[in-house]
Amino acid sequence: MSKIAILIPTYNESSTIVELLRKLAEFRTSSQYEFDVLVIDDNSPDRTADTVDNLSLSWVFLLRRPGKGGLGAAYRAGFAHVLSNQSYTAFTTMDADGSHRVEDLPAMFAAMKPGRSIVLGTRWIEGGSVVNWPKSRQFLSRAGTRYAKFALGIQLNDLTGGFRIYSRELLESLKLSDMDATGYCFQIEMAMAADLAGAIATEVPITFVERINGVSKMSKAIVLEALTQTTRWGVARRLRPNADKLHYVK
Ligand SMILES: Nc1nc2c(ncn2[C@@H]2O[C@H](COP(=O)(O)OP(=O)(O)OP(=O)(O)O)[C@@H](O)[C@H]2O)c(=O)[nH]1
Ligand SMILES: [Mg+2]
Repeated sequence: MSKIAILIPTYNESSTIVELLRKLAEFRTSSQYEFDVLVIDDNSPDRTADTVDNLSLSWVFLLRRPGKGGLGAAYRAGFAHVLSNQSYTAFTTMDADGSHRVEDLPAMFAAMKPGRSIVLGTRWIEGGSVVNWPKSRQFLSRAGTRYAKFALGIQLNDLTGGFRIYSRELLESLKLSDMDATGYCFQIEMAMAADLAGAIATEVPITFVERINGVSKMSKAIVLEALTQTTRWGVARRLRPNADKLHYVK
């Protein structure tokens, strides 16, 4: 039986995760797609993991990690965990804070392709939008994608977004444990690795809603990491395109 695993990393998301799981539960009863959820928690001081545990949902699994290790590390541990279960054929990633809407999942699921493939929930294409984001955050996100597009030569329109679906074939073709990014540039690194692996990429417009509860983990250090890493990858891609492919693709 083929199933989708939805991976949700959390750090202090007690106030947002319950509502997201409620919406997913509702969607689960009406959807033609079968899915489970893996919450990857970095020992959140607000006890997000216990909040999830107490819901006792049979389709929600929990990966408890010892401490805050960054988004990239959390996702890599999550992928290793779900890939070991062969019944999962595709892997969705989404934020816990309500920014990624369950309402956009049907269109994203429908866009999945066989073989090595990636579906990217995209804000910056026709039909996509952002709600309640200050102009400064919109600028940062657009500028980040524009710079990554230029530096890496990848013609996709939302390289920093984290609402995606990866096929099993794609994830199994990548050397996930050799990836470097700790922060949000993990999203850029994964898009680059998918490109190097020759994945079919499909962009689906999404509406991104700024979080109402909880606290953002975005920081200057994370932006700086994204900038320096993207520049480094861009230079490496131009100077040693084959070495780069060998680094990311099995
Ligand atoms: N496990 C884990 N999850 C994290 C870590 N950092 C961020 N997250 C989660 O990653 C998702 C995105 O983080 P946010 O803080 O919403 O960052 P953002 O969406 O870029 O920023 P805002 O738009 O301001 O909310 C959320 O579900 C966070 O809880 C981490 O170090 N470990
Ligand atoms: Mg957020």
